[in-house]
Amino acid sequence: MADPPPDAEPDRVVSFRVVWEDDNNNIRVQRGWRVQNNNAIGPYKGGIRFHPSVTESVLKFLAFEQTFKNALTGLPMGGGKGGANFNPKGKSDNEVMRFCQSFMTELFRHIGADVDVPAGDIGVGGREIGYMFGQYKRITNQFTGVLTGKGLEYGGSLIRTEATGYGAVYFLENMLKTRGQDLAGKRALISGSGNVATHAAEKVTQLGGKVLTLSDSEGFIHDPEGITQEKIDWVKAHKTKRRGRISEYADEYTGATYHAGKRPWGVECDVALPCATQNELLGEDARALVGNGCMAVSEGANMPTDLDGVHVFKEAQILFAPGKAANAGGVAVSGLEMSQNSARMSWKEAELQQLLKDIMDGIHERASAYGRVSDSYIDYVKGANIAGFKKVADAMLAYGVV
Ligand code: NDP
Ligand code: 2IT
Repeated sequence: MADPPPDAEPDRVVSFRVVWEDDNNNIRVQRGWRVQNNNAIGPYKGGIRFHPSVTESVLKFLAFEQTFKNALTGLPMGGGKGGANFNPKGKSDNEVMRFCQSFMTELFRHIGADVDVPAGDIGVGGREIGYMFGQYKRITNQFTGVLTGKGLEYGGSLIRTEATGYGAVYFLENMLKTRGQDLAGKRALISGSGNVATHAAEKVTQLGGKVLTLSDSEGFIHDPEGITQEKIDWVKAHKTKRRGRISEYADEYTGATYHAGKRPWGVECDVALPCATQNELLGEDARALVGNGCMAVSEGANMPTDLDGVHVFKEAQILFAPGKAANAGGVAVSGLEMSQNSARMSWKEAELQQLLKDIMDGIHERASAYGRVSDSYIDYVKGANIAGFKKVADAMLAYGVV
């Protein structure tokens, strides 16, 4: 049998045992991984995911995608991804802290500010980054920019929390502009209710759009009156402070309905932003969206649309932004956090807001340059893949056989 294509293989996969003690004094064991996919253009860079569905295979696809996403940002970052099959749901703060500390006790020897710089992803937010950074600092006695998404008090960057969701909406705006449109008055479907979804909702609302849905792994809420900033703030607090479920939104706001076990894609809309997880928008969902007149889809999540769905969007020639282009704002501001840490400085919010916008414009330009099919259609999937790949491939060729 022929060898597999050599460059689809990650540089390195580290797999380790994570042992921790729960509040009932049971000894628990999880598996942790870090996939270091490619460091041709910079240190490995990418998030850490804590979710029971995490496997080595999932992290390999995420690290592969991350490599080309990071190249697209124009910043010097390689690609990686890590995580564990740990379920933070229902765990106490102390349990999460003990797990994070144990995870870092294994991971610390494989990462470093110039080696590999993890960040958050599903199930890993400010709380988890704090516990992991604290443990890294304790073990190594070094205060370096080894993680991004840190708290503002200890080397974090303004705008990092908002960057992924905001960036996905900036990309959506750029796509709409190619058809002489903007977000004003547009009805938006958003899935998820975590970091990416709530900040995407916030930016859509700020730009005059009306967000109709949010979801979690158990169902979605439909609010025909629109999910306003006040309601978004409630969802943020509900998910991060109270660790609640999205179903409770319909108890709080009585104009809204909750649909258990369903995804939002059947609701009539103008634009859609899948912001929860991979494979959450299938062919049949894509057909429903196109059938209802949806004109643009911007992926806040990584690979939320399955291959069948991608084909439906391409055939209909609607505006479709793959995650590696649309959600790159998060890792881009992580790159800016690394720069600030190296310079031991903190940049101002207005400056970072502008940089995020400029970076998203740059990604749109690069993806358009390689993706233009005709005067009226840009294939952003093709464009983003080629633009991201070319930079990494050119760097690898420059190194010779290494
Ligand atoms: P969060 O943990 O903050 O939120 C995840 C959301 O997605 C929750 O609402 C969660 O619901 C839902 N979700 C998770 N797993 C599933 C599932 N199997 N089926 C349905 N819903 C699910 O994560 P983020 O917002 O950070 O991440 C969301 C997506 O965005 C992921 O694909 C991530 O890789 C991607 N991304 C994140 C970036 C970041 O900066 N955070 C950057 C770029 C991409 P529940 O509460 O029920 O689990
Ligand atoms: O998928 C992603 O781009 C992220 N989870 C963010 C990675 C990062 O290093 O900020």
